[in-house]
Amino acid sequence: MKKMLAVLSLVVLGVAAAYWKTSGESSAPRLRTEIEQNHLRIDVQTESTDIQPMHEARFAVTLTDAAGKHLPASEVEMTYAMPRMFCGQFNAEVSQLRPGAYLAVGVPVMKGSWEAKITVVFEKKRITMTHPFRVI
Ligand SMILES: [Cu+2]
Repeated sequence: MKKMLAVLSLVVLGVAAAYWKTSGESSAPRLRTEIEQNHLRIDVQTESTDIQPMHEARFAVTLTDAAGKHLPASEVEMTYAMPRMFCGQFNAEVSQLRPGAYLAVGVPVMKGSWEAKITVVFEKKRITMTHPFRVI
């Protein structure tokens, strides 16, 4: 009987954990992440709320000064991965639309929570930031 109760409570705990996990994932991450460092503002924006596995996910990366003037970086890179998973780290294709405005395109392989890591080299300084996004 004791053993049965122990098994039952494990099952209840398991269901509760699964429920907690899915409800946590249902809160969508913000579409925009902004940081400011050394007078440089980096703004990363997910371009769609409907990113699907094996489809292109597009991100706008904008570099400006405090007044909103575009600033060109000597390098912009983006990698993306799923935190706490082992499905790999991927490189996004980054192209410059005009100085200070970049488009990063990746193809996430799975549904779930992802994290993009953006690296910008500006005035010989390397700045790194993360930007969460979700694949549905
Ligand atoms: Cu994964």
